[in-house]
Amino acid sequence: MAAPKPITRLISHVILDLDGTLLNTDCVVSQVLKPFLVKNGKKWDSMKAHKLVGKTPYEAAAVVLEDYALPYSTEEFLSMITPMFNEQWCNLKALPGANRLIKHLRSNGVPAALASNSPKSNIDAKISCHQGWKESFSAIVGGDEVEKGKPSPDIFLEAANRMNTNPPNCLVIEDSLPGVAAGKAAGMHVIAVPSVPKKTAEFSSADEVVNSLLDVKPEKWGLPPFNDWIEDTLPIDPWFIGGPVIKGFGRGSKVLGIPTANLPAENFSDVLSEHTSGVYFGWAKLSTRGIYKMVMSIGWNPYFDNTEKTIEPWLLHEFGDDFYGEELHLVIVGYIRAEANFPSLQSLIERIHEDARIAEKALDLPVYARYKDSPYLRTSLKKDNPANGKQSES
Ligand code: ADP
Ligand code: RBF
Ligand code: MG
Repeated sequence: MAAPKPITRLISHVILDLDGTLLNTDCVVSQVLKPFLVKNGKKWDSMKAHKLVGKTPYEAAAVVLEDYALPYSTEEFLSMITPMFNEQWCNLKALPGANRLIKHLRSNGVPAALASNSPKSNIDAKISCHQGWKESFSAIVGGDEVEKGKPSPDIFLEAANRMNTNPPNCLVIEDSLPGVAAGKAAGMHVIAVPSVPKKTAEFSSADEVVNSLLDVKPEKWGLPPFNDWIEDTLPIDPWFIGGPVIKGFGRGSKVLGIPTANLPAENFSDVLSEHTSGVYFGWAKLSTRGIYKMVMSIGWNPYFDNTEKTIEPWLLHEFGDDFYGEELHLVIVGYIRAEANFPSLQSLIERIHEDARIAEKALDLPVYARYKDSPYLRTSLKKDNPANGKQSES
C-alpha cells in the first residue's frame, strides 16, 4: 500500500464516485448476464467477471460477446441488456466500508458530494435504495450535468463549486482510472480504491492507493479518524460460509509452516465478490471435531501472485492430522488488514503469525466471542444445502 504523499493543505471536503467505489456493480453484472447467457445456450463463468469491471458498458459488452461467442453486434447486445440493468439498480449492494464512510463523514460534519459519470436520474434511483445516503451528500453531480464526463475534470469541479469550496480542499475517492485522472486534472487529492484486482501499479497518479474503503484512514488527510477499531481489529457484519475442505496450492504447510484449510471458491463466487480481499478472522467448526478460533486471508496472495481469489483459513489449533473432505463452517466476524506483498518469505510468515496473535486475542472480546454460539456453527452442512455460502443464518 503506497503511503500518501505529504499534504500541503488540510482536506475539508470529500467527493465520492458511486459505481465501483460505493456500490458493487459486479454482482448485478452476473445477475443480468447469467440468465441472458443461459437463454442463449451458454454458461456464465464467474471467474471471468473481473474482466468487465471498470470498463464502459460498450467495452464490457464487446468482451462478453467475444468470450461467449454470441451472435450479436455490440449495439444489438446493448439494446437487449440495458433495460435489464435498469431494473437491477436496487440490487446494487453497498461495498464493504461504504456505509461506514458515509456515516462517518456525516456525523463529523465533513461535507461530501457524489460525482458520477452516470446520468443524474440513474444516480438518484441507485442511491434511493440505500437508507441515509441521499441526505448525506451536500451535492450530487451526474454525467449529464456537465459538458464532458471523467476523465475530464468537469464533474469534480462542478461538485466543488456546488459545495462552495476550492479543488485543493477536496479529497476524491475513486475506483477507476478515468476517475483518478479526472480528480488529478481538477487539482484535487485522490485516493484510488481499484475495483479491478492486481492493477494497483496503474494507479500511480493517485495520491494513495488503498485496497478497500475499510482501509481509508481519514486522519492522514487531516479529517476526523474512525474510532471503531478495537485492538487492531474492525468488527464487520458477520458472514457465513462452509463446505468440504479441498486441496489448495499445497504450499501452506510446506513453504510457510502455516496450513490453510481451503474451501471451494467457485461455490462462493457471489460472497467472494461482495467482500474485498484481506485478512479476516472468526470462528471455524469442523463437523466431527469442534469449534476453533480462525484467521484467514481472502484474495490473490500478492506474495505468490495467484491468478485465482482463494479462501485460506488457518485454524488456530494443533491438529495431529489432515482433514481433507471434512465439512468446515466459518463465521467471519472481523477485519485485520489488506493483503500485502512482502520483501521476503520470512516477513510474510512473521506477519501471518502477528495476525494470528491479533485474532486469538480479539476473539475473546464479547463483540466477537458471542458468534461462537452462532446456529451456523451448530448445524451440520449437507451437500447442496441452500444455506451454503449464504450471507445470513436461516
Ligand atoms: P493445501 O494447499 O492443500 O491447503 P496446506 O499445506 O495449506 O495444503 O495444508 C492444509 C491442510 O492441512 C488442511 O486442508 C487440513 O487438512 C490440514 N490442517 C492441519 N492443521 C490445520 C490447521 N490448524 N488449520 C488448517 N488446516 C490444517
Ligand atoms: N499471502 C500474501 O501474499 N499476502 C498476505 O498478506 C497474506 N496474509 C495472510 C494472512 C493469513 C492470516 C493467512 C492464513 C494467510 C495469508 N497469506 C498471505 C496467504 C498465504 O500466502 C497462503 O496461505 C499460502 O499462499 C498458502 O496457499
Ligand atoms: Mg491451504
